[in-house]
Amino acid sequence: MSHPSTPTRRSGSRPLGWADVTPRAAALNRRELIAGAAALAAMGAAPATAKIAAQPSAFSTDVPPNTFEEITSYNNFYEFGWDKSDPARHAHQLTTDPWAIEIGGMVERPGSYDLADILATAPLEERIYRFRCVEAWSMVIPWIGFPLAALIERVGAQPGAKYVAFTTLLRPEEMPGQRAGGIDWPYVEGLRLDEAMNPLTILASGLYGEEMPKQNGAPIRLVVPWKYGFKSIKSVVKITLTDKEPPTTWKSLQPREYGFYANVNPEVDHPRWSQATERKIGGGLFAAREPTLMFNGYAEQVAGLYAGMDLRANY
Ligand SMILES: Nc1nc2c(c(=O)[nH]1)N[C@H]1C(S)=C(S)[C@@H](COP(=O)(O)O)O[C@H]1N2
Ligand SMILES: [Mo]
Repeated sequence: MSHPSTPTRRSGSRPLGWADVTPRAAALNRRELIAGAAALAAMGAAPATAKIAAQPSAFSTDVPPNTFEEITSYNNFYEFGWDKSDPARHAHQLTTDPWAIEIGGMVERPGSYDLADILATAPLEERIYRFRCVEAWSMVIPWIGFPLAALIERVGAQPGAKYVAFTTLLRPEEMPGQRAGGIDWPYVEGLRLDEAMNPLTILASGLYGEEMPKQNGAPIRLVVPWKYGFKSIKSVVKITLTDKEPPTTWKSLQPREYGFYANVNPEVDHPRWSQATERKIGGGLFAAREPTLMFNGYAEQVAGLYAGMDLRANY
């Protein structure tokens, strides 16, 4: 179980937290974090918040996580620009408190749910997940979050509901990328209801034991670790249950290149590049590419969701 590509559930072993798997990296990250917080405070930004209490999880990988610096400086969040460094430079403009999620469509208890209320009773866990972008780079990220299933159970899915649609905040005053063209804002995503209810699917409110950095999708974002990163929609303000497949941003932009499912699959190439291998962020200039794993290493938990489906046609 020590090969770096060995995924997820270590059956029989105790749940892991990031401090267990990477004590030295943890100490370094902590120092960087404090330095970063001091720098932000000097700039007049909000001070760092208290540690979040979260349980470790048996779903965590034992692959050491990327550093806090890597996870928060190399981002895709087009609401703040197209360059990987844009989100870290611009996302501080976003106001994330107060925050509510409007939950509606085919649910028993629709309404505007205050995020603070949701988090007060949410079963928060640390989930150290592999993360694979469709652009063929990857990281390992120690998220703090709770199963999306817990929220869906709280609002109650109506019997005919088959899909869950998600919408990101639309606020061009604070999101410079939304003042530019290219994408039909707001960013939208979707899952089949059974994918949404899978225990691996989480809503994340933090990482490395701290509140979610804004460039990573504060204050609340989806994380679906067996799918390409673009499914993991950030800064969610709306969740809608429906009986029809909802439109999704990348499929609408480029339907031949990006499908609704977007399951990580080393055997189905992107029309413009191979998906067989990936570049691990932080590996250095000369590191060998690593093989990409079916369902990003989570096949044991999710392959059953797609039994009998043609994964080439349903990309
Ligand atoms: N609203 C929104 N969500 C988004 C994106 C985005 O541009 N806007 N980018 C996606 C893509 S392509 C990736 S790879 C991940 C990146 O998440 P990270 O920056 O936390 O690593 O966020 C996804 N969620
Ligand atoms: Mo991505």
